[in-house]
Amino acid sequence: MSRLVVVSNRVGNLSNPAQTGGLAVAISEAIKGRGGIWFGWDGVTDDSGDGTTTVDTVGSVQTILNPMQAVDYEAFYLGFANSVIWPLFHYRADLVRFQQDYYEGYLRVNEQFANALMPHLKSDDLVWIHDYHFMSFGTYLRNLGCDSRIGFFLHIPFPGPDLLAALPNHAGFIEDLLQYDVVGFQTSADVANFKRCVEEFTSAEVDETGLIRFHDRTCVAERFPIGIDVDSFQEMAASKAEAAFIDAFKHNLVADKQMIGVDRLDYSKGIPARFQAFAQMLTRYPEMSKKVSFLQIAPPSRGDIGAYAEIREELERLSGMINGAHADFDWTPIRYIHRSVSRDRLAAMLRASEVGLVTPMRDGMNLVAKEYVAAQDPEDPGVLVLSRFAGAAEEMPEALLVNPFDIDEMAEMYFQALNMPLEERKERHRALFERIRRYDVKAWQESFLEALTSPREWAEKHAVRTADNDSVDP
Ligand code: GDG
Repeated sequence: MSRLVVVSNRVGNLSNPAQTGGLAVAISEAIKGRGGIWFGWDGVTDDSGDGTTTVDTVGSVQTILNPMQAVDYEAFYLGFANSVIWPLFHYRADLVRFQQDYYEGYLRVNEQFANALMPHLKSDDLVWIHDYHFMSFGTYLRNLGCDSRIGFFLHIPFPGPDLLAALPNHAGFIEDLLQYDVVGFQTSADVANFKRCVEEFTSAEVDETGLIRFHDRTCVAERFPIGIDVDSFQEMAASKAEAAFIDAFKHNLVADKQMIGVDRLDYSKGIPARFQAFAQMLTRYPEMSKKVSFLQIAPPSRGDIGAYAEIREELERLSGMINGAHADFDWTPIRYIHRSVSRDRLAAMLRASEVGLVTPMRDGMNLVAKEYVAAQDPEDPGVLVLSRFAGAAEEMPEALLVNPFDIDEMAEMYFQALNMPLEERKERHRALFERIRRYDVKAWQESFLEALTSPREWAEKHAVRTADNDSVDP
């Protein structure tokens, strides 16, 4: 079996159960099973060092950490990655802050990191590069003569040509992505958008099996929806120690039902609209007063970027306003926690909540939607309210799907979710649970690596399978 080399901006902490962020959580779970190398930034800026990498071993995984200078962190990470690509790919062109030095920083870091990885590579390695920070990484590896199989997976949505055109040198980025043997996306809409961009912005040709031919390379672009480790999450959610904590916690609540939201504090996650819909429901159905409380956990994220500081202020203002208008001496409608909680407590909290609110304005997948379903008691499951604009909606049609831009509709759906009869809840949960279990994080990793091991054969086989099957299954 070829060695796996994973590249991502941040290398996750393999022994920290509290780490947040979908990518770190998913890759940790995938790489722990198979072993290999995990290469990326060490998370600190260092202008004094000599730029050498730090190699460490955790179980069967070797981590290789590369330092980054402060100027690169500003231009590459805060700048191009998170103030240009992230907002644009989440359909927030209004938040894009392009500067030429951001773009140069992005390419510089992609090149430096590729240079630092190259000496560690063997030609039969499977190299798997993750996410929007490193779209150009493959081009630099190829320039250095790397002939290994290199795959790329995008965790966030991929926009169509109209929107991508706002990205300076957008054609160059598409050409960079065509340097990979396999380019994976979360949804079929993302794959379709990518292929439209390939057609519009490059001279590449797409053949009948979906293979994209560009100069002397061929690339497979496909959907590989990411999953979670369902069994271990379910086990965590039902742990006795946490259940005792949750019992005590629920005992102190006036309300008999709880709605929950869990998100990195990010404007893409739709938290303000979620709060507003909750207030709307309380106004429209006064009988729900004291019957339900809403717990929002939103650990800090990218606080150095203006748009993130603004969303934080907006949520503090909104939660204060809603509680001011609706609270009573013995009841607080919204509890908003701007801190990270441990993963096992999070799982237990999801289980103890009658409704899970996952309502992003736009999201690559959204693992919390799957975690909420995994955490439920199958005999008395809660209801998932899920945005149509989360990638997860493609695979989870049995959730209550909502349009997060329509606050009235969301308020109605909350009410419906809180009052759904047991039989209907069980039926929806069963269908959702079976699917997330079948396409879990292991299946995601295995199908991507199978495609990367022999892309052409995989594309031919997959083309036949897709033609016979129009279900929501990948
Ligand atoms: C990106 C894409 C895609 C959250 N708060 C706490 C906590 N979390 C964990 C959740 C979940 C993860 O962080 C968040 O994952 P998401 O998928 O919801 O979102 P992003 O971070 O934006 O991830 C996303 C993902 O990559 C994977 O491809 O699904 O679309 O944007 O696991 O549970 N974990 C702990 N404490 C918290 O307070 N321990």
